[in-house]
Amino acid sequence: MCGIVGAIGERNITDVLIEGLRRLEYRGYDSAGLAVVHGGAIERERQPGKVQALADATHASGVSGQIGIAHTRWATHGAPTQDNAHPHQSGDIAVVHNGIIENYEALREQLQAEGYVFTSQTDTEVVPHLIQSELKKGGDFMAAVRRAVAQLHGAFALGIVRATEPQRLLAVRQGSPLVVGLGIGENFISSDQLALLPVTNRFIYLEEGDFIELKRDQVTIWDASGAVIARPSVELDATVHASSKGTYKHYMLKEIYEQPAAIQRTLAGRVSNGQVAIDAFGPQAAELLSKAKHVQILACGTSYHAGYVAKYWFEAIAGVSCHVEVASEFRYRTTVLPADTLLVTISQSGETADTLAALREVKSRALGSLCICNVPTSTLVRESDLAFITHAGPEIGVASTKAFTTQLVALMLLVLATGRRQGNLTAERERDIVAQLAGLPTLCDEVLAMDQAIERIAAEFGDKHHTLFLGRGAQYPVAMEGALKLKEISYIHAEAYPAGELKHGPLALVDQDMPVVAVAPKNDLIDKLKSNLQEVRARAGVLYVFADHAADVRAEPGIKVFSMPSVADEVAPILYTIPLQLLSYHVAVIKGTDVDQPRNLAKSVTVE
Ligand code: HGA
Repeated sequence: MCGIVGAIGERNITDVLIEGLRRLEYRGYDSAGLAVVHGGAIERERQPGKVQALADATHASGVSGQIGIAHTRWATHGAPTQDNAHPHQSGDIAVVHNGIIENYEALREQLQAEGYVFTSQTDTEVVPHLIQSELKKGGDFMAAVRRAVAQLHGAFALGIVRATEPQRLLAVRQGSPLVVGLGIGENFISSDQLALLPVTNRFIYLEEGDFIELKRDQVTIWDASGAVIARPSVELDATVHASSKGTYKHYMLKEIYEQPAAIQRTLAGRVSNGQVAIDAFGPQAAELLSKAKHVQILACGTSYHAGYVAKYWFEAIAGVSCHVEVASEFRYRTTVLPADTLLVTISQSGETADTLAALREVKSRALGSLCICNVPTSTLVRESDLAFITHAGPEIGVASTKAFTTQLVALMLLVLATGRRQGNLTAERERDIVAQLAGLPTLCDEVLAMDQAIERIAAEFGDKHHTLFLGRGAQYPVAMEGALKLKEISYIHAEAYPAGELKHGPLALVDQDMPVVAVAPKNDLIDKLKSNLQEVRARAGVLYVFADHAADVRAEPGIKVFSMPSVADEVAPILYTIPLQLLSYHVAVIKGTDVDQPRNLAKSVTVE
């Protein structure tokens, strides 16, 4: 989603701004822009499309300054045009914004009545005009910003500069992510610390409601009550966060191949002697996991699919009832939470707007909240009672891969810990599943060795418009994740069904133009699934089946079988995800899509 970068220093900061935007490109965007203060005036450059277009335009025009704000925009209000690109300006004020101003229509009418002229369709443009309007009523720049922000409804982060005050950059965090980067004689803001790693590794993580004033050599923060507050700074090991594609053609492929190592990192220090270390979830975990009578999982997108797999595990392995729901639905409906519910949220970035809002909405009614997250400094981690960091490493490809499989590993550890604390899991079974988890990296390598075979059949999907994914039991959410991956990066419509539902509708769609992909490990449901596959074959559907030897699915005309390594049923969903990732990747490459930054999508979904 939108990325904000701001900088104030003694040097020309346009290169810092543009490099920062490049590092935010992975989040997904459709236009980019920057504004600097130069010679007492705002100089602005905005371009639809890629950051490179902005870089070219900036270098051509020679825009330069020692203070400035920059933005990659993922449009919510108004098309991705130059006029709608940020920064937006009102006289000597320029603003970049991440989020949505929900009452922008009323504010726009009010400001138009005051004589302000709007040049975009965005919700954002009300902000600079409102600040300008407040400045006219008196008081200083920060006072005007405060009064303006008090009138805004919604979730947002703002970066603001004023041509007549080139010694300070103001910022606000109210519902959307924003961090401060501390330099020597220069300071920065950004939506994501990754953007600032070339210039600093010292950060201040802001809280909701914070107002910030950045000067070259001073940072002042006011909390939501208006009091000046000293927030701690954190020094990061920059090498941990460095990320490049290396020899891989795309980040997504690199991240698929990183899964064996990522899973090892998720497990490291969290299991010993065949047992899960319960305090890996936090000091109060043992007590919470014993008391929980129900688990409610809330997440979005790929993380929701991880939660869906965990629902099967919680009930089958830990003996605890579990519901899973997409956060954007849960947060807005009237919900009844059973007594002693443990709330589990899942988010790669820890900044997913709907998941955060759902947590805030329900937290006070739950026994406790636990998040599974890849970013230790994220808002979700800070606002949850307990946190488990997956240590997947930075994930740059918009389509999540290693973040998903490591979430599954983390969730299985949570299920085992819960099962033990509830007295529903024997030591033998726990030891057995821990050993299966430890064996996963090697099995993942075996699946990655299937890459070329999968690449060879990807061409058969290139001209198709629809694909069906089938699975049963805990493999159904794996099928859902496979369908989501294909949609996201190849733009082929894909749907997942629990195979038993086939005859209740989707079978009507099956013909030779709709490939059907099935995940079919040997388990209690394999014979049922095989009957479902025959139903497809009888309608001339072409099947692509991922199955292990014991499943005994025979290849024949119209049925292609990919031989998976044998794996214990409990952890099979983790392994069977990987060939589906590879399939989507190769189909997308054949179709020539922008694999790492698919159209219309964003990595860290910071707006609802
Ligand atoms: N609503 C603003 C900003 C959108 C945003 O934050 N996307 O992530 C706009 O549409 O310009």
